[in-house]
Amino acid sequence: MTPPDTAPSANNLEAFFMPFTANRQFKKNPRLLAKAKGVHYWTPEGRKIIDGTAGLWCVNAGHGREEIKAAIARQLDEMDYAPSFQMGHPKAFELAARHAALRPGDLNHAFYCNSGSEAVDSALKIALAYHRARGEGTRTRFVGRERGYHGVGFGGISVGGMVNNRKWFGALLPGVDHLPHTHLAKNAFSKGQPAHGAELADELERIVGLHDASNIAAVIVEPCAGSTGYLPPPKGYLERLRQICDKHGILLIFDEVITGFGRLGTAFAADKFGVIPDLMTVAKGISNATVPMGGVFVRKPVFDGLMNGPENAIDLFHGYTYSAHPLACAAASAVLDIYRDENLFKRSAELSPYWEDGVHSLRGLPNVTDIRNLGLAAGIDLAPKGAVGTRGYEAFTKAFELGLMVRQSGDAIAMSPPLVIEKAQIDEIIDITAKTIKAVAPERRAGMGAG
Ligand code: PXG
Repeated sequence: MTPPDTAPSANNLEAFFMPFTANRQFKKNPRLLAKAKGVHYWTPEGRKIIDGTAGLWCVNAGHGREEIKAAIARQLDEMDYAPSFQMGHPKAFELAARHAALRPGDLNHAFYCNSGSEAVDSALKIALAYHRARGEGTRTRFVGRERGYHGVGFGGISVGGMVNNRKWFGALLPGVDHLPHTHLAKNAFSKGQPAHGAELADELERIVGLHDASNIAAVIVEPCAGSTGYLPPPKGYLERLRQICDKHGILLIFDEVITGFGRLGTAFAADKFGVIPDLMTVAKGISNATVPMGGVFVRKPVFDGLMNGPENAIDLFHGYTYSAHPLACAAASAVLDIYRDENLFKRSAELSPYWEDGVHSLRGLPNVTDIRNLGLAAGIDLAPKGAVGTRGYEAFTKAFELGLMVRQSGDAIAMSPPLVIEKAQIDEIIDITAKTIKAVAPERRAGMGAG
């Protein structure tokens, strides 16, 4: 029998059910990526694309890092796989200790999984189990936030607030309330953290008033909402959430899948804002996206709270076949070396003002209704053109045509370049973004007579 034809040609795209993609539209006019190095991708035809988004906010140290490749290869030679249930391998413990040293406060235990979605579901389960272990098993409710993105597990979409990610999937997890999002018109074109909106955290008091704190397990927010078009937190907002959680014994979970590992110029958003959550979810930059990995970082009292049964009792009935996969651990450890040796978090901080100037220089271009930035990331809102998302999608495809990768969320575009980006490459990103915004300005498509 002859093997099937698997050449990745444009006429053989049918079988792959693509995630978060208009499959039929894509397959008529595919955008394929074949190679990556540094801050660039190349298409199969050899067209060079500058990576304005670090892949999907994940390739923080840039593509094709030889050190990570070597570490993965060495690990593959030594031991391909080892289980983590009731046994372990040294690199998992070593990595957890290194992560603990990197984190603020007493967030010194790490639970590992394979993605941000798994990290979020794990964190929600840890929160429930913790309360139950201390005899507060009535604390089962969660509070998320409108426009939040916490991955695609049932837990994550339940506490998340992206309407399209929720509306198709039935009843979701019961017992979830949502804080209001923090995108206020009066903050338009803020540089860095917006001035207005700290009081939106007080909505948590209203929710506590409705259900009573004795029924609420945890609040989960992204310190900077990413997928929804990048919303940095109003000044004082996260501090207020922390205070209210403390007052009522509610755990605070920061979803740092995007903000973790240098995006804001510090190891974590918790460092940047000086607010320490009880649980922190991470993924993406943890392994520079080379081998899938996620994690939940857990504060000592929460970990200790789960250790109060008999010593021979399993502390948490939760885990994945690939928790602390040796290849992921090897990759994550090599990534930590790069972050340290190249001082990439500091580099991200140092580049942020230049990035801020660059993105805000786009103010005044047609249809630009808001620009937000913090650290090495930004969101740009474009006025809708017909159905929501039409202009955003046009901008995304136009940018790709012009040689730049951006993310689209509705009519917002988001950018988050690798932390190894150079100033001249930031200039290039801004230049192509400006051309893109101008190109998608006409109400009718370019080439149809409207300009
Ligand atoms: N939490 C947050 C804050 C995220 O941003 C996840 C959880 C889920 O991670 P996984 O690894 O399960 O995908 C994410 C993922 C975009 C985009 O376009 C963002 C994500 C994923 C894909 C696209 O902004 N974030």
